[in-house]
Amino acid sequence: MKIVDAQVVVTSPGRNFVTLKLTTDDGLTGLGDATLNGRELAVVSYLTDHVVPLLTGRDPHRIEDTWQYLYRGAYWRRGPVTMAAIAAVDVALWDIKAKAAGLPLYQLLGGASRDRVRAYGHANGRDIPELLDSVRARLAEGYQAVRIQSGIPGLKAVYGVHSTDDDGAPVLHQQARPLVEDWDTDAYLRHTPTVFEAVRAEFGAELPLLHDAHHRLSPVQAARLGRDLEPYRPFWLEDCTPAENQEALRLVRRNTTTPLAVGEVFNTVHDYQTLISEQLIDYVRSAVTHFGGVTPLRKLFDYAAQFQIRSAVHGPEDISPVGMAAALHLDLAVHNFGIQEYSGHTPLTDEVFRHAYTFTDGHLHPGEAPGIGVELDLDLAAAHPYEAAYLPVNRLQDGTVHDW
Ligand code: EZ4
Ligand code: CO
Repeated sequence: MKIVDAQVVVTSPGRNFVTLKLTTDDGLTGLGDATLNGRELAVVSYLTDHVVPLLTGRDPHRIEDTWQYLYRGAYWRRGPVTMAAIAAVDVALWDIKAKAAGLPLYQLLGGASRDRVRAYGHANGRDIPELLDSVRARLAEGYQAVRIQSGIPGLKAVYGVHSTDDDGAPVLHQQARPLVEDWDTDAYLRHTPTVFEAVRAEFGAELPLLHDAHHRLSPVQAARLGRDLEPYRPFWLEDCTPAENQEALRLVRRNTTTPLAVGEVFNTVHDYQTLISEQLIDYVRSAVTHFGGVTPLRKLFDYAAQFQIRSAVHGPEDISPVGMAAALHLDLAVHNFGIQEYSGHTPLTDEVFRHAYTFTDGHLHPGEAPGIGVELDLDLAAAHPYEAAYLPVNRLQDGTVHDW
């Protein structure tokens, strides 16, 4: 078998997605997600200008060799743009291989280790009453685990919370200039334990509650928050510090038993070396889409398993249904699965990317379609072209740019 065509598709059915579609001389097709939120066109160029010309004529069955060829062959290793591009190729090749075998991808990864994949959803509110309503809405949708994010008294726009402008109109996170959020770490550290207290009081001790600090804390601040949340038994505290300084997590770990989740901005196993070998974290959060694909993410999970660290693949709206499907096949297959983030997509997105995976009673399943189980409607994709959009930036109250 040979790859005869490679197409890069950019579409915006509500938000931007970048998809690679490979076609073989046998008429098989494979899809891979290459969406890098806010920097989409850099990956489009990397693929179109530098990767697509290398793919035609290659044997699609040689996944490991193609991965090494693109990773080592480029000389310039790692980085989100490179690894998103390689991820798209890797997933498209796994899609083709599984279709050629007539099997859903999870069967090629060792088969199902569980019946279904537990997901967590997002609840957020500008204040605690609004957050409690949001948790109620997620529970009504079937979720059995919820991430809780709340606005902070005195701050206008905070991570994970839909903000409003001065006239009260909602401010969307996707716009042509970055939205500016504001931040005060002391106010956040005072407020967040009261948020957990209120949610526990309303929903009881058993509901798994997650929280994302979005890289905003210093190690000692993170340790303080971890300790203050301990009475409420959080499922995890996510991205407490900017963890590219892996050593920072030693101080956090020494000072709290709150479980720690890290890694949605990481793109290779090397970013995790200290965190995993010293058992400084409990969950690895990389997405198939940003980590170079199924091939290296499987290796990361197997490495993490030796240290009782579990998977928790990143799954916000900006991971396309293609990236989500690939994650679900891994989630079903690996032994050390932890939890899967799942926000769902707009109905239009689900039409552009028709998928076999399902969400029932708070759990996902990749389905039994051969391959990863996603079909791309090229005409509908073309009807919704790229729109410039940025993620927000974050400023302290004196105007200093802070981590987002
Ligand atoms: O900010 O997906 O855990 N989820 C997150 C996400 C990320 C966005 C970045 O593109 O932190 O909301
Ligand atoms: Co996060």
